[in-house]
Amino acid sequence: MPHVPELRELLANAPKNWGRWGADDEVGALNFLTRDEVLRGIKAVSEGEVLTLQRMIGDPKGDPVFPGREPAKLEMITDESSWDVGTGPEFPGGMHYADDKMLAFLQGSTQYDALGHVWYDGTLWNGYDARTTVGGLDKASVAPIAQRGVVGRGVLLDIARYRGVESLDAGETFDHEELLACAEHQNITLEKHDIVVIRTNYLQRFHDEGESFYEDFCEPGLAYSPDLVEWFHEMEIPNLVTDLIGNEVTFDPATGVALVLHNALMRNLGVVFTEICDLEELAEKCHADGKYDFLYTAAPLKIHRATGSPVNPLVMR
Ligand code: UVW
Repeated sequence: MPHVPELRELLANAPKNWGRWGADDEVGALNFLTRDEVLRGIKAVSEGEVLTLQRMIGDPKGDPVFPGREPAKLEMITDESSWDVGTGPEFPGGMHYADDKMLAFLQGSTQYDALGHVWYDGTLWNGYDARTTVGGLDKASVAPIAQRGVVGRGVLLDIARYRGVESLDAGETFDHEELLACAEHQNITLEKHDIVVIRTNYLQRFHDEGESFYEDFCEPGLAYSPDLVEWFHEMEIPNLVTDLIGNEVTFDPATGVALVLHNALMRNLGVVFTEICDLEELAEKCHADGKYDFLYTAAPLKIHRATGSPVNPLVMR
């Protein structure tokens, strides 16, 4: 059995942005999204077309979630049948209404991860002590990200199409060089501070394969290398958005370590992660007119001390 390194070993010399935006920072690389970046994003709008990137919660075909989590459960509390059985409240004027509630993993749908979502070595983003996560995130929860909102120039990189496949295979990896080659192929230049949006269409397999989708679970995606981390660092990428559950290859093929980029990018550099997006309509529109940049906007929910939040990102082209 080959030695699987600890993250502290693997990332011993990796770059960090801790302290770059002050000792109290909780939004990390989103600080790169200044007013100028908002205006740069707006310049990418030419058609006035609006698209949403959220996958339906409670999809009749099922909701893909990371192993160990469960899809959201919706429960109808009040509907017309409440008045059939005499439990529906009576209002002057005779109004009836419908009410429902949802029990959901905050990381179980299209979502923003809080910067305090993952850590190693007892320390999370910006050097905060891992004990600050106990009972709820006192530091780097999703609430400051929600309070700020995310707006900038987004660029779609359709890796599935670039590789000429309908969707990537389990465990298949790619790197920043391939992102750049894909961008060139799409005739677009990735710029500093772009929100990088990557399409793999892997979750199509969740619908095609049913329960066997989770056997030997290993999503495809970006794989760790020091050069890749340095590229994110130099490009000052604020937000990585994908159509995967975990945004990266689940187990690094070189070392066997799980979710290395969650740690190298999110914990160390403060790159914010958006996962489980539906990029199909966006991809179709981009291929149709050959324009792969857009104004990307997202507002996760303001949930006190939460590790993440469902979101419905809006894209304007
Ligand atoms: C884990 O970190 C396990 O999952 P994700 O970031 O994909 O929600």
